[in-house]
Amino acid sequence: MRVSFVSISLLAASLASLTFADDDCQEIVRFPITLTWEKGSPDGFERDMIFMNGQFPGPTLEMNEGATVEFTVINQLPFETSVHFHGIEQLGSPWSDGVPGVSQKPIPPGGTFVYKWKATQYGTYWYHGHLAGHLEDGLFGPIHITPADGTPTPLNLISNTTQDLHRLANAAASPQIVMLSDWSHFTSQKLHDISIAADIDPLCGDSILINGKGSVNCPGVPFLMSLVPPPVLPLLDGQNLTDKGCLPLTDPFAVPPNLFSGCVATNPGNATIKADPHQGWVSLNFISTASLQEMVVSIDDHPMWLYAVDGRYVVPQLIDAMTFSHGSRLSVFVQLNQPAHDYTLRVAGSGNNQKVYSQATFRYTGAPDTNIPNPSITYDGTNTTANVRFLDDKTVVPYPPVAPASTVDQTYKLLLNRTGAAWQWTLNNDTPFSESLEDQTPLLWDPNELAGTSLTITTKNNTWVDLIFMVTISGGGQPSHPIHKHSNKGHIIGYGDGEFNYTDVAEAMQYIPANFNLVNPPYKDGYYTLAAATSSTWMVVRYFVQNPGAFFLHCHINPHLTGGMAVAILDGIDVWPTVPPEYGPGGNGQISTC
Ligand SMILES: *[C@@H]1O[C@H](CO)[C@@H](O)[C@H](O)[C@H]1NC(C)=O
Ligand SMILES: *[C@@H]1O[C@H](CO)[C@@H](O)[C@H](O)[C@H]1NC(C)=O
Ligand SMILES: *[C@@H]1O[C@H](CO)[C@@H](O)[C@H](O)[C@H]1NC(C)=O
Ligand SMILES: *[C@@H]1O[C@H](CO)[C@@H](O)[C@H](O)[C@H]1NC(C)=O
Ligand SMILES: *[C@@H]1O[C@H](CO)[C@@H](O)[C@H](O)[C@H]1NC(C)=O
Ligand SMILES: *[C@@H]1O[C@H](CO)[C@@H](O)[C@H](O)[C@H]1NC(C)=O
Ligand SMILES: *[C@@H]1O[C@H](CO)[C@@H](O)[C@H](O)[C@H]1NC(C)=O
Ligand SMILES: [Cu+2]
Repeated sequence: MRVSFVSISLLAASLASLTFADDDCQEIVRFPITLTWEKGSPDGFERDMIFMNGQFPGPTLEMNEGATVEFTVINQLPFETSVHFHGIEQLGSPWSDGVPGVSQKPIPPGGTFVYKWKATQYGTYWYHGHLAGHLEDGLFGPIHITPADGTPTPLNLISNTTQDLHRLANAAASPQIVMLSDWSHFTSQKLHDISIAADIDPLCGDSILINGKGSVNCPGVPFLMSLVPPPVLPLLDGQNLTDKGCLPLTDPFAVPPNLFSGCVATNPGNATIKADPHQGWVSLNFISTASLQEMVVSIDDHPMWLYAVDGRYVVPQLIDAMTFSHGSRLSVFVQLNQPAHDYTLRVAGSGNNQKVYSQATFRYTGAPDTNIPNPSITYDGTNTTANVRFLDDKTVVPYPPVAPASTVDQTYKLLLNRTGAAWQWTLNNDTPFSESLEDQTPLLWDPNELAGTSLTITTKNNTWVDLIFMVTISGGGQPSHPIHKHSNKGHIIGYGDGEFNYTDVAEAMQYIPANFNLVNPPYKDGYYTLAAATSSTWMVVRYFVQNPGAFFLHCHINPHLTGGMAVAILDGIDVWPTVPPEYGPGGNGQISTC
């Protein structure tokens, strides 16, 4: 396969979206998307999955900062659904955030829904299904928002030559989007049913897809076992990893034999990412749509200048490999200064739950397609030499600087725990946000719907809030959780091991100031907790309440989300928005007449 999937999807996107502008209306981007349930085989194995306008992944939604988007979902699926715009802050449009039971009613089969929002920020985002596990069934696609003229960029921290500055700006203006996904041969519904029936956390997939393509790799149990570091071996209790690279189940009762093992290799053709060496540089804007795997990415012989995280510019860092969590976006510049031929772009699942790997071809166009492998990372994402520079995402500094307030108006402590059932999780004490709540009256319509439970937290507009995530080990060990906050970004101001046994951050800073950064901490919409392996851990996110509405806060490991790991934030309860009639009961949005 020599066809670049990215260029196909960009082409289809320009066909799918229509831009209108006239004297009376602002720029409006209309993006109709028809969802269908069909057979597909992205990794060579056929299953039922979701297509968007007949494509998978969905077409790229492209617009300029400041544009208004009308994203119309035409639901031809045999079940209800909804679509969320990941990282889009939905300033003044909380009814378009796409979470059933929080901001809208589910879109019924045969129904349509018009999401309408303004692109108030530039950068790389994505849209995805937000009902049950529809993300795992393929409902996702990229969003790219071109910055307004005059937006300050960090390009001159990479190079000051006129030629490089010109080329970097061009590369950033027409990026190659690279979507990294994990993929299962089971539908999300089937996985959810099995996890409840067998009481397991079903964290075993079949492949990793790069721009929707990949292969099932079965490198054999001895090879997979050679990747297990000696300190981890005792955890296996004398057993081997399965042939899918997964942790073996202790009690496989009620689990289909091909869920955790039964690897059958495929090789249907990998993705090709093309770069024109005459352009000098290319921007690769990575999006992790993963629902199970933490991933490590690197490109043979090509260091990467990280320059944007979760859509927004950062002070550039030169790295060889980067680990990133579910839902994040990392944009990098790659200089095309190597001999012109093919190189390997490697993506390794690096969580403890599974060894799974994928690769794509990074191609210098117009050059011979020879490829001399020279990996920086192995099959499980560890370094091949001592010189490999890994991104430490705690050191990412926003550009231009944006700092949190030094004090807050309110502190919420959230206890992340298990309930005792392996498939069930909580984000605040002992109550899971049950999937059945997707059918309740949306909290945006009635913010008292869950009053008296631990499933909502309430803030006042124009205040600063600390969310202290306390990952307890008391209910058993926990992996890192990629917590995603809907609406605006937050500052990750602190981390630590052990119990957070302080009243608030101000008190903690008297005892352990080195655990906090209030000067230039990462500013993101995703927050990756530390794993609780040998002790509890904690993390603090500080954010400013500026957009009244009901917004979800949840783990982006999809089985954890459907297992209940969520709360709803009722931001700005003192100035609660009036829902326009077209987004209230019986409404499904409305296309503006322009
Ligand atoms: C480019 O020039 C600016 C301003 O003098 C300086 O701050 C920056 O470090 C320079 N960049 C590089 C890559 O040398
Ligand atoms: C683990 O795999 C090795 C090599 O394939 C095999 O010899 C050994 O018997 C396996 N151990 C168990 C407990 O299955
Ligand atoms: C595709 O990538 C896999 C690794 O994920 C590799 O084993 C396979 O050979 C590649 N296929 C082709 C056709 O290059
Ligand atoms: C990987 O990096 C670590 C830390 O720098 C180093 O100790 C280790 O030797 C490296 N691994 C290899 C295979 O070089
Ligand atoms: C966490 O949940 C477990 C039940 O799985 C319970 O025993 C434990 O007390 C809980 N931890 C805390 C700190 O509440
Ligand atoms: C607070 O937690 C830390 C780390 O877990 C522990 O060392 C310390 O003794 C605790 N302090 C109190 C007052 O419990
Ligand atoms: C909420 O606060 C933000 C930030 O101060 C402000 O811009 C916005 O107008 C406020 N919203 C309402 C409805 O008062
Ligand atoms: Cu989780």
